[in-house]
Amino acid sequence: MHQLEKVLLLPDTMQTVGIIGLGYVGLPTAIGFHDAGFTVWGVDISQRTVDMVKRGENPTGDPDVDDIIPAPGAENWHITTSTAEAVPHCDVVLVTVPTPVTDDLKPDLTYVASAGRAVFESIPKGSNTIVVLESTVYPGVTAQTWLPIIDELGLEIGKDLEIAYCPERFNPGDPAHGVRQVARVIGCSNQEVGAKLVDLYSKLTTEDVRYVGKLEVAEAAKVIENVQRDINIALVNELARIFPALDVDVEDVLSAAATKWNFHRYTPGVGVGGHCIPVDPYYMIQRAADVGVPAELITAARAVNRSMPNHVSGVISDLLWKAGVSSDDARVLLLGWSYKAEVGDPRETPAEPLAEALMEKGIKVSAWDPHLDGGFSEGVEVITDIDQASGHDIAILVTAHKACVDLDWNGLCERMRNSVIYDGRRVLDLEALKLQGWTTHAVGRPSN
Ligand code: SAJ
Repeated sequence: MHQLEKVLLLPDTMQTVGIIGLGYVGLPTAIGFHDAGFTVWGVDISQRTVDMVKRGENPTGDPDVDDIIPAPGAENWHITTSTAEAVPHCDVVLVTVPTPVTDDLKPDLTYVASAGRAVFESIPKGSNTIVVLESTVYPGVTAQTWLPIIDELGLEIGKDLEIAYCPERFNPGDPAHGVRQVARVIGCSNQEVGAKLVDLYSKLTTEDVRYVGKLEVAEAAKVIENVQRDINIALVNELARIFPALDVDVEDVLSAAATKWNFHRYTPGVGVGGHCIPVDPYYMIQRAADVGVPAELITAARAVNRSMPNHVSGVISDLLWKAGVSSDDARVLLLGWSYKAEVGDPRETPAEPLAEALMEKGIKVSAWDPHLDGGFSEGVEVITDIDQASGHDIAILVTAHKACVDLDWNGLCERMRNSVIYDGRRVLDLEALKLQGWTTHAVGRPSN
């Protein structure tokens, strides 16, 4: 690791930070730098987002930024839809735009390219503005995507601008791992610029900030952090399919294995959602394919995790058959729809393929998620008040929201047509539910 003997102090002029993209990463980052005493220019293409932030309202749906958006008219806090207006004021510009995957699971870098172009077109000649990409990409993307645009615009690295990469490590819905509490790594071909950025980010987060060398090192670190997580989750999901066939509960096995000092425990579930874990591995797969090296394990792990909703749908069909309920008469209640507990975000949620697999069998699907007021699949009956839910045959815990785990199980049991519960996240006290009259099942648990 590159330990820098001296960290160059930011010259006084390095006091204005631009943030392009005010989403779940950009907005907390903008607020964090503003709180740290910087002048901040926040840019978003959405007029709705800009208007809400200007009013001090939180457009991201993440409760952790609710109470700390600077009030309207706050000093050194400028919010606009215009990159051209913001960039000339900035010493450093951070690009925090989405990097989704396309329908055929290829990395979609259009936002990185368009945001970069808008920034480069607005940089004053000779200003040596530092432009940092934070979005999750695969090794080589920052240079591959941005350098051709920089060349096309006739800009000169080291004179008009510098480019760097500092991956965001923001954990939605987890105040213990916000932008102020996570370690950061910085990749840049210019070590002196790397040092300046170490000093800059050290004013944002209380955790370790270090220069790790060239761009590609920092790009790769971020991707493999999430690839490793996807593979670990895939392992327990595969075990959750094996052990019930051996009449063994996978959670008993994982609890036993977790007594070993270096066993890292993960939890099997109905699937892996979100904008990070199910997405980032495709970046690594693509990059490996670009250089002709197979990414067999990464690809296999994605296949296992993507198969879980269909696997659970098959188990549910069997349980309905055992309960004597025909698919075309069955009604299933999904408890939770969001991809993750305590977060209102349906992106890549396994609830979607699960609901669609059940509906393909003719099963009627209802869903209740107190953190979401939209984003449900077509054809799903959205329940807004769980106390009104009645007549269902099976309830499936899809998202371990506290509101789902702590709901009135007695009341729901009485209103069910068949009181069967399937714990898709292994967080319920199934013995207690059994005493209340529920027939209990769970992912990774023998169904007899
Ligand atoms: N999941 C499992 N089993 C597990 C852990 C997660 O099935 O043992 C599922 C979740 O239900 C969810 C999906 O995987 O559907 C992703 O869950 P996550 O806890 O990884 O949450 P994310 O997607 O918000 O991941 C973020 C990532 N943060 C960044 O990319 C900056 C990830 O790197 C973090 O490790 C993760 O938060 C975290 O630690 O919570």
